[in-house]
Amino acid sequence: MTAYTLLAARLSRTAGALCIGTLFFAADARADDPDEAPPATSTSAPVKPGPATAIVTNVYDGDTITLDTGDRVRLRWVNTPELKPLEDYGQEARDYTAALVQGKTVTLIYGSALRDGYGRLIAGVMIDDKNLSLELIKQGYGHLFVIPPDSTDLTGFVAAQDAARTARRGLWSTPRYQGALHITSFHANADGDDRENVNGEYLRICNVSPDPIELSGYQIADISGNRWTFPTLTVPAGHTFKLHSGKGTNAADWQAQLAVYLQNADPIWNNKLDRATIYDRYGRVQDARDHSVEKETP
Ligand SMILES: [Ca+2]
Ligand SMILES: [Ca+2]
Repeated sequence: MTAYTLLAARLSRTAGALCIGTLFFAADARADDPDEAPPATSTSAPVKPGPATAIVTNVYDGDTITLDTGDRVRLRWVNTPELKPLEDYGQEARDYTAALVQGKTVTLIYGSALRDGYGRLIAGVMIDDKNLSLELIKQGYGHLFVIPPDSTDLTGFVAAQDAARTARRGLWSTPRYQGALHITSFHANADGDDRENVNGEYLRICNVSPDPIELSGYQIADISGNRWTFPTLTVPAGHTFKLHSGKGTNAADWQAQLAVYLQNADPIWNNKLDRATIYDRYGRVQDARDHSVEKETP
């Protein structure tokens, strides 16, 4: 039995979640969640346009760079593992991006969403006719991650990811990337009193498979084994959905942010220590992620 089949067997068991060795311990996930890219909500202030070309002066991590214009850029089409706290292949992704673009002049490709909620430009980066996001995906240093609305033809990105995944390259060799879904952020502690802001508790979950996923029958469990069943929602490859704890109307338009609600009256996730485990409709673990903080904050 190869290491891979052992791992697959472990992941396929219901108890498999407990076996995953590299569970992620989040500091306060809201402090600066680099993969959290909400669309800019303020429409009153004019959005400052970004440059067509610029020199890369700093590489923060695999998918976040700074330009000589002072703009910070969150790459389109890719999400790389975090550096703080360090996730598997976070350093490799950062080094790869730095090797390709640090100190170089790059061309920026913008979509209809120009800046995210942190004021960062949302842009693709071209260097020597190479798309940086695509190169990261080919190396297995990142997964396809669409920030809507985005009408780009993703066929090439999906194929590159599938090839990296089949070859078990980079992060596809690690336990948290064996399922079709991947939890990219876990906001167990809602802003303010969680009882007054149940939907402030949410997870962002990405479809890291090459095909659309229909969520009906999928489930999520907390650390105590309580389970909630997902409603019907189709998530295209590379898209994310937000999974809120409270009551709300599911958002099924994939050209906007997909969202589903567990319709709970009370908060679900413990602010100090919890674990979210996602199961597919056959009970196989897709991903598990821990939330843990030293000191609980309100
Ligand atoms: Ca909570
Ligand atoms: Ca709170």
